Amino acid sequence: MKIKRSSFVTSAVKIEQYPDTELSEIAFVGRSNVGKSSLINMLLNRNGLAKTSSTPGKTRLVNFFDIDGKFTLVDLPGYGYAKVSKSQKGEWKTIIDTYLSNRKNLIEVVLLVDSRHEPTDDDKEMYNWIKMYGYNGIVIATKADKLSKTKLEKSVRSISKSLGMDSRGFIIPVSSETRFGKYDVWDAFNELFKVNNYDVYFERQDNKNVVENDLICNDDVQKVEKPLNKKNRRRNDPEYKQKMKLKKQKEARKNRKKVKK
Ligand SMILES: Nc1nc2c(ncn2[C@@H]2O[C@H](COP(=O)(O)OP(=O)(O)OP(=O)(O)O)[C@@H](O)[C@H]2O)c(=O)[nH]1
Ligand SMILES: [Mg+2]
Repeated sequence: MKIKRSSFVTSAVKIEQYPDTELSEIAFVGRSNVGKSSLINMLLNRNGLAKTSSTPGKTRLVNFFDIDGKFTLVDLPGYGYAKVSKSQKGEWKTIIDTYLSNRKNLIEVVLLVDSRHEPTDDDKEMYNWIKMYGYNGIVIATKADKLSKTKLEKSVRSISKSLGMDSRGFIIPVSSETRFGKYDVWDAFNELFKVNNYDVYFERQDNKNVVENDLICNDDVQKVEKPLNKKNRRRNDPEYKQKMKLKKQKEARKNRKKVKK
């Protein structure tokens, strides 16, 4: 399957706000700022489909993304963000817990941990919860671009040990910046679809479309939207356009005056 369309469905807090669908869901959980929303965008080759921010706490609701009407990716709020009030923390925890423990469509939970750090107590608690509820759990180590290959391997081993993963468990290192690990995540999803007798398969693009050791992919799934550079951003800004128009008019007036003289 080549993904032709991925789209935002809805944001929800309460059960009755979840989309009324039979489609299977894969949910992304992890600490605030670990890179959940960025990973969803990277997997779908979409910039800005899931909102991201360098400030922790960007995703505050349960966000549903439809993939070609075949399955759904779910972006959850992050946990463990120290700088929010106790009541806010409780609220987010309730939102996450409510989704995870009630959603029948949920077929797998993807736990994201930062490749540079040891898992926090919250991460460990979440991993245990995933296992307790009978999911295998797909563990992903994010921001792999921030570590050298050797450090990354060492860190991944250490994270696996801290989480108490068994010999069958493995961690997928990824980088949403370089797109490293993208196909490994899709491979894990393909396996999941197979196990669940789900008639979906994400095709790996052939090698001629894959540049730099699989790090950057130029597949024809969806064109990567290039972020606008400063010049183009300004060109698209109506306020800036108006300012430039006024500037040009002023210059033209000046030139006319000069000619008259
Ligand atoms: N270098 C690097 N930065 C990343 C990567 N993934 C995410 N980031 C950055 O980390 C910050 C947080 O990313 P988000 O995707 O918004 O994180 P989140 O887990 O969705 O955060 P919440 O919505 O607060 O739970 C942003 O500034 C991203 O640009 C990555 O692979 N490499
Ligand atoms: Mg987010």
